[in-house]
Amino acid sequence: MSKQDGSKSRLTRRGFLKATTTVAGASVLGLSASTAGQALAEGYTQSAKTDESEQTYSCSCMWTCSNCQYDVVVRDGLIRKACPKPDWVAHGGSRMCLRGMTQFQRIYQPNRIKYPMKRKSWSIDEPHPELRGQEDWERISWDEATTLIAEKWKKDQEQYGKQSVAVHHASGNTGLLNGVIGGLMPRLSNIMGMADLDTCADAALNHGLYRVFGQGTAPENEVTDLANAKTIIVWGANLTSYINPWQWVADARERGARLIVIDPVYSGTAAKADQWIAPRPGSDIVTLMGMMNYMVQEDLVNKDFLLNHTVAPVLINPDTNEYLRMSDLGVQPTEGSTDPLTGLPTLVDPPVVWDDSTGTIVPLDEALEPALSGERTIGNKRARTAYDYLVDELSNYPMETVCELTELPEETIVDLARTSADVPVFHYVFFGTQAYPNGVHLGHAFATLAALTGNVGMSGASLRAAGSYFSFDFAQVMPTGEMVTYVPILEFGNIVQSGEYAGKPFPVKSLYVYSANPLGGVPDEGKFRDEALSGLDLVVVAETQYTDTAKYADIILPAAHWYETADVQVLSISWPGIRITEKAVEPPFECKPDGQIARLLADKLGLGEYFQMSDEEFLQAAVDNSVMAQSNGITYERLLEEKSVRLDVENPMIAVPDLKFNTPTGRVEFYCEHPVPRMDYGQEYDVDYERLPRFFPPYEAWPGTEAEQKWPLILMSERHTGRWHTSANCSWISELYPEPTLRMNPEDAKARGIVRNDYVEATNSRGYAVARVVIDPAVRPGVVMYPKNWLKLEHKDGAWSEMCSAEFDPVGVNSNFMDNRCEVAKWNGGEQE
Ligand SMILES: Nc1nc2c(c(=O)[nH]1)N[C@H]1C(S)=C(S)[C@@H](COP(=O)(O)OP(=O)(O)OC[C@H]3O[C@@H](n4cnc5c(=O)[nH]c(N)nc54)[C@H](O)[C@@H]3O)O[C@H]1N2
Ligand SMILES: Nc1nc2c(c(=O)[nH]1)N[C@H]1C(S)=C(S)[C@@H](COP(=O)(O)OP(=O)(O)OC[C@H]3O[C@@H](n4cnc5c(=O)[nH]c(N)nc54)[C@H](O)[C@@H]3O)O[C@H]1N2
Ligand code: SF4
Ligand SMILES: [Mo]
Repeated sequence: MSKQDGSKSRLTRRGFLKATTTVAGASVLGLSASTAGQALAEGYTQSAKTDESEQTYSCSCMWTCSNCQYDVVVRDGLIRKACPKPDWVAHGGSRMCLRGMTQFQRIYQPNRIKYPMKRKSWSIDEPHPELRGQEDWERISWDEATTLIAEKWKKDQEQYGKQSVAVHHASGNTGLLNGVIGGLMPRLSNIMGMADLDTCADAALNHGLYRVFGQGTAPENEVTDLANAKTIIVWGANLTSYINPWQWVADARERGARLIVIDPVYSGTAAKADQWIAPRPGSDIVTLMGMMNYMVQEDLVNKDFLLNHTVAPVLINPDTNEYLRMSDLGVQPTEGSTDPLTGLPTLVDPPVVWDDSTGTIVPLDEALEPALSGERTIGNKRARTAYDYLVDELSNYPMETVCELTELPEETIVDLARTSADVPVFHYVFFGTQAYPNGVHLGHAFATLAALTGNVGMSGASLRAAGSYFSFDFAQVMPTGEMVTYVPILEFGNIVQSGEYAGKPFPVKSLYVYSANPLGGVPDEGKFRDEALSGLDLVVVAETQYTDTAKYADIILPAAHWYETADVQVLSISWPGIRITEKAVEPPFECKPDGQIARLLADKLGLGEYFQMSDEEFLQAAVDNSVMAQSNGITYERLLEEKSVRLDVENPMIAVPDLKFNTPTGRVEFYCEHPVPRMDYGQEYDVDYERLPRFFPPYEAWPGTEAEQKWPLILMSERHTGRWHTSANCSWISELYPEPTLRMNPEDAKARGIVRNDYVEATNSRGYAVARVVIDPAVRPGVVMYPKNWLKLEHKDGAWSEMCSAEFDPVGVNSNFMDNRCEVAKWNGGEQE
């Protein structure tokens, strides 16, 4: 519901909120919020004074962070503190941050979900989705909850097909047993063939990199390799908000490395840099294209690398714009090795190049002196090299245009080009840069920069830092061979409303959400609620805390926190390896680990046969049967003993050291032969446009857009140091950072009569949010910036996720969290104007 929907509905909602926020906690607890919260708090303080023996457990943060492994200390059955393991440097666990140290308070907070709950007005036959959100909860038993869910799911799948039950999970828990990657819930959703909602976050950059380097691969070194860089260029990443990688940046700087930060806003990282470069938001591709154009002009490119490891010399068929191949010259393809997927022999039809040594056209890998550039006549065709096509495209970015679009001076672009050509360079590219519609092309441009400079396969040369290293045995989560069907969350409203996906019937009736709070994180949350959720008969949310999404559920299941169950952690942006997290305390009240919930549901669904193994057996199989574990001498038993095992203890992991890329040619394919959308559901896109990196402006955050005329300020988000998405609300952190804030440049504040500490209201056509203003010259004029980490229930009114645009590029199918506009005014306390 947005402000523009009319003041009547807005007033109603405001009154409703006032009436319900206090009730909410009470319902969740099954008793008064203050009583239970107080009891927990008192128990906590009293026993903190005793000095009985303590037990220490090795635990990890299970969200998508650095996955520090640290000590959690328990006394009298309650966690008292979490602290770094001083001797754990090699495992990346000797540093932890405030969020890790205070995490255990999330176990004891008043909005902890404690019992299974059902919306009173919901029943299988009369679901009344229009009454969702009214918080008329009743406590039910686990047996009742799982029976109702299973009954509804069975009915849906029989009547409408497997996809009619959808599942959504995001970043809450990445554990191998209870998390979203390899756990028992993914096992259940695979067995059932559910529709799985792809989060559509952080995905455009990856897609742009993968289409050049090969699916799932990017030249990312281990984060500790930052320390070996000569130059570190940080693009759109605020390393100081997640802290852990900073230690290696600091090490590199001590050794004399230069740190350049490219960010429209003077971030915490920019404040520590040797140089801060402040481009216009959404213009990083132009910077990159300008740098590359300059490199070509000034002959700064690495020709050896281009010729030997990229498709630069490949001739392009002018009729198809695909690679010219031997079959185009009348040479029939030959049979290659057997394709493991089809069992059939592959066809070998190599792309061709011009060989200067013989003056003939030969298969790509057979040329002695492949030509980088030049037009050749082949039969009746005139063909040019992929490199020439790139150079042509780059020539659309002359210095003058680049400076105008990026608002950067010429010497900055020249310096960036010269610095980037002087490899190795660690480009720490993260997600702020790509949260615009042109994000795929940004990834593509970074990949092309690596190709032009040969900044790949060596220490100190990287495009961001690797995020995940360990591959477990995937058969564990796909015991029937069945798999979920992925659908983009950004399309979910359309799917639910139309009952179709990819041009085929696709009715969806139920949604199971775990480890995610989509109503606090998807863009245009109102659209998601009103189009997607409202069309569903059953929404189940498994949660540790009462979230924006839990409020809109029909059934809530109380999940155990990470510290309340043993698990294995495989994901990490800190170091390549695998570690355990121990169970420190029992789940309180009726909370259960997600894996246990999956087992209960499976029993009721008649799928219990797939869940006979114990948790230990499941983990053991996932680890021991992993090819990667076997080749690194890792066993589950060893892991339990050592708690944490690195893949390569001696040296930082370097990506693609052999320069063999995971593409059909085995080379860096900066000219894409078959560019495809990240998720293909039959949407239209221009294939030829996608072959090379190109700039197109953001939909809103750019001069001259329609949105600019009405909404003068660009609205962008950042991560809050003290919080993790919407899930870090604990009392110590809340003392430091009590409420949502909005950062604004002094000029913009002055023009609107806004002064320090005012509450302000940001508004756009989709929604509004109220926050405390922080007047801050670090923020670029014309931009306002909010930490995206608050629950809607914590705002005085509105929420940031309401204001975010859900428009997206059909190739990237990614959320554009930075591409928004708004106007900001002093908040009038919610009174009617
Ligand atoms: N404390 C904390 N840390 C987190 C998280 C959290 O919730 N809390 N979440 C984690 C997750 S899941 C993710 S995906 C990562 C995201 O990590 P980051 O991408 O580093 O996160 P942001 O804080 O959003 O930083 C984005 C930066 O991009 C800048 N930016 C915006 N537009 C542009 C642009 O056009 N060009 C350039 N060069 N910069 C731009 C912004 O000003 C901002 O400083 O953070 C992880 N770390
Ligand atoms: N405006 C804006 N929105 C954004 C972004 C942005 O930059 N700007 N960034 C996006 C990005 S990159 C990301 S990754 C997403 C993150 O979006 P989400 O992953 O949805 O993040 P959270 O809001 O923290 O929701 C995770 C929920 O999981 C719950 N949880 C934690 N552990 C467990 C567990 O063991 N079991 C269960 N069942 N639940 C658990 C937590 O209590 C929390 O409520 O947000 C996206 N949204
Ligand atoms: S840096 Fe990340 S993983 Fe480490 S303690 Fe902080 S939140 Fe946890
Ligand atoms: Mo993310």
